[in-house]
Amino acid sequence: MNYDKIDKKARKVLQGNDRGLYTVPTKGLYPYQWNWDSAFAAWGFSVFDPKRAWAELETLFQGQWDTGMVPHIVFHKQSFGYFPGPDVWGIDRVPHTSGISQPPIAATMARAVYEADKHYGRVHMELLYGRLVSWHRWWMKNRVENGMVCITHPWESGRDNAPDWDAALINVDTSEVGEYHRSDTDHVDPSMRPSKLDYDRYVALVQLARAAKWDEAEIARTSPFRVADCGMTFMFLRACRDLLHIAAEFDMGTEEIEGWIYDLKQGVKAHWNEARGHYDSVNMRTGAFTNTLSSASFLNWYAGIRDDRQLKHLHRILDEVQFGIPSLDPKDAKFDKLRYWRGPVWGIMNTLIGLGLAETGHTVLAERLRKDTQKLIAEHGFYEYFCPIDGGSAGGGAFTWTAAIWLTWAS
Ligand code: 9YW
Repeated sequence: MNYDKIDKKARKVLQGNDRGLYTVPTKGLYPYQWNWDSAFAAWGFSVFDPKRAWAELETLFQGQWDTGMVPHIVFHKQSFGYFPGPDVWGIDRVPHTSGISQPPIAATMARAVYEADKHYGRVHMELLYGRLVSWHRWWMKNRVENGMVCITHPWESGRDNAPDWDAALINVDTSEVGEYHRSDTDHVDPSMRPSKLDYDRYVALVQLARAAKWDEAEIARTSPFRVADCGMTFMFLRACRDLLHIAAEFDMGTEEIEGWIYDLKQGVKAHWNEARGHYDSVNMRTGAFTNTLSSASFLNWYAGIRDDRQLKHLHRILDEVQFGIPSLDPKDAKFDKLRYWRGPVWGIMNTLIGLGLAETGHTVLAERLRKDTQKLIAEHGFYEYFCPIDGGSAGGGAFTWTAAIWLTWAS
C-alpha cells in the first residue's frame, strides 16, 4: 500500500470539504459546520496548514452564544438537503446555530494544533483561550451533576442513536411533532441510519427546548430526557486537563480548572456500573444505569483514568471483531452492525480510545487499534463508519474526520 498516495487523498478530502474558513463533515449529507467534526478537522489541518487549522476553530467559536455554549451546528450560510435546518431550531442570532452542544473536545484539539506549531499558534491560543474557558464554565454550570456530564438531546452526545438513550427516549411524547421531511435518508441507505421513531423523538426534543426558549434551567425542569453520558464525562475531563495544561503554559489561573477536574473525577466513579463491570451512562430521570457497553465506555484511559477493570471486555471484543472497538458490544442483543451508533466501528472513536491506551502504557493494544483503523481506511476509503464484521464501508463517503485521523494518528 502506498501511504504517500493515501496521505495526498486525505488532504484532498479536507480540501474538498473546505468551505473557506470551515469544513463540512461531508458534502451533501452534512452541509454545515459541526462542532466536534471541526475540532478533528483542525487537528488534521495542523499537519500541513496551521493557519487553516486555527481558522477552523475560530470560525466554530463565531457560533458561541453569550451563555458560553458552543452549538453543535453553525449554519454559516443556507444550504439544502439537511434536516433540521435553522428554521426548525428558531434561534435568533447570526450566524444561525442549533440550540444544543456536542462533545467538548475543542480544547484538546486546540492544544494539539498549538503544539504542532507553537510559534505560529501562540497568539491564536491567547485569543481562543477565554472562549474555551467560558464554554467549559457553561458545561459545569448547566450540565454537570454529581460530576457527570448530562446531555439534553441524543445529538449532543455525538452518538445519535446509541442504545444508551433508548430507555430515556421512551418518555418523549411525539404526538405533536407534525410532518417533516428528513434528508439524511435521501443520501444514505435508511438501514444505516436512525429509525423514524428516533427522528420523531429528536424533533420533539428540539420543539420542547424551543418552547422553553432554550433556557437551560427550564429544559432541565421540563424535559423527560436527561442522561449523564459517560463518553461526554470522559471527553470533557480530558479537555479540562488539556485546558489546564494550556493555562499553566500561558501563566493563567489554574484553580478553577483544577476544581472542575476534581468534580469530574468524582463523576467518573458514579459512571461505574459495578453489576456489569464497565463504565456506563445514567438516566438522570430514574437514576438507573443504561446497561450499555459502548465504545464510549472505553474512553477512561483517554480521560487519564488509569483503571484497567475493563481490559477483559476490551480483549473479548477485539477477539470477536477485527477492526477496533465497535460502537456497541457485539454481544448486546441490540447490536446492529451497520446501523450508525448501534454497532459500526467509527475511526474517530478508535483514535480517542487508542490515544488513551498509548498514554497509559497499553502500547500493544493501542497499536492494534491504530493498525486496524489504518487497514480500514487504506482498504476502503475515508468513510463515515465501517462494518465491524467485514470492514465494509458505510454511511457518508469522503468524510472530514476520517481524513483528519488518517493524517494525525492512523497512518
Ligand atoms: C445527524 C456530523 C455529525 C456528527 C455526529 C453524528 C452525526 C448528525 O453526524 O450527527 O444529523 O445525525 O452522529 O457525531 O458530528 O458528522
